[in-house]
Amino acid sequence: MPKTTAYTATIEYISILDEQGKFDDKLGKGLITDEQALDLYERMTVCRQLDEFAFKLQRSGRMGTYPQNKGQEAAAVGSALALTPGQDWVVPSYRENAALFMMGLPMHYVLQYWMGDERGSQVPENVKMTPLSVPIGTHMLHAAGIGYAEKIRGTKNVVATYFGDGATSEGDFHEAMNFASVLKSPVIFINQNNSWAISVPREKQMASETVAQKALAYGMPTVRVDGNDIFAVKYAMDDAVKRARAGDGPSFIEAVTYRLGDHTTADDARRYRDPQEVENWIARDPLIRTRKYLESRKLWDQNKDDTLQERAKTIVKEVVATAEGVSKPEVESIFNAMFAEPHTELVRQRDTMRTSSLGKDPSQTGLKNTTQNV
Ligand SMILES: Cc1ncc(C[n+]2csc(CCOP(=O)(O)OP(=O)(O)O)c2C)c(N)n1
Ligand SMILES: [Mg+2]
Repeated sequence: MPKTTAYTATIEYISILDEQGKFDDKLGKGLITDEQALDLYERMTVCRQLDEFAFKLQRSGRMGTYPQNKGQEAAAVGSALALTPGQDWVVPSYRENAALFMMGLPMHYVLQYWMGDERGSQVPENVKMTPLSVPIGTHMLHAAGIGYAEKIRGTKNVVATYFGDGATSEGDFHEAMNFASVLKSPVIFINQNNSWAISVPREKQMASETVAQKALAYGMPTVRVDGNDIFAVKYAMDDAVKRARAGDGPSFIEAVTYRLGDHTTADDARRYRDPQEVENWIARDPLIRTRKYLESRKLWDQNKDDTLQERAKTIVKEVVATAEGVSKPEVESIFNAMFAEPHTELVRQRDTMRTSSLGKDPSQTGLKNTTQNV
């Protein structure tokens, strides 16, 4: 028997508003209205300001740690624009704040979370979102499950989950991809490929040329897009959302982008990144690109931009004041989030504020001799 081809595949790359500001009329027509483009630009600008403020809050001891989203805002807003707030789900990581705000999360929740206040994770009932997920790659499983639940319930609601390039090297990622495709769960897997997992460059942790091709192994429609192009991201999202709502299962989008800041405030990226690489990506900043697009359509000018920058600062100052102004939580609240009904041991810990996990009497103070402890 001659050899035959068992499988072939190609992966499309989508770019609509390119780095030089050239717009593909054919692909881009009707994708994002002028009004929406203005709104997205404003949202990206406010999020950029939030990043700047959060950085200063951390440096002045008012926040634990913070991962700046700087440079990746287009992937967030371009994708969220294709979703319906209050109906569709978002299962996030931590570098898509702008998408969360579009889905209805009050901005101060994100600051509260990074200030170490668990109430930042208690997403309001009307916002269909799981809390930020810092454990890398664990949350895509939740997305697969939530999507499956929506499918069983017979809704048309979809789930968008965000994760980095590094997360695709985790086992949970592959389990989520497998189950989502087998169960035809309406999930859109949005990979923000920023080329770095803290100090590990993409080529040191995966041998595949693209992240998008990982979806081929799961029989999932997949595409690579310019993640700094709101139009390209929206194009791919519309396609994926349509498929998911029609009952045709999950899709994968690799949004190629770059984090312009450090990994988090606990990192100094200058120690491992080539400054020229950063310069090259500053030139591809999604805010600059979107602004140039708006200017080319006579929708924007320097005056408007100055006003927006001031407004963004005012908004963020208010958000910071709200986050810092919330009253301290009750100590007992640490026992309230895990179980609907606390079990006996938990009640004992709550009442004594001590643990008996080592078999000690929680009412004991100070050291006792070993015979009394057994
Ligand atoms: C399960 C797990 N392993 C390791 C870490 C430590 N860690 C935090 S962020 C990160 C890199 C993540 O890279 P990527 O998925 O590309 O996301 P990015 O930060 O670039 O947005 C690692 C390894 C973690 N948080 N969780
Ligand atoms: Mg990364």
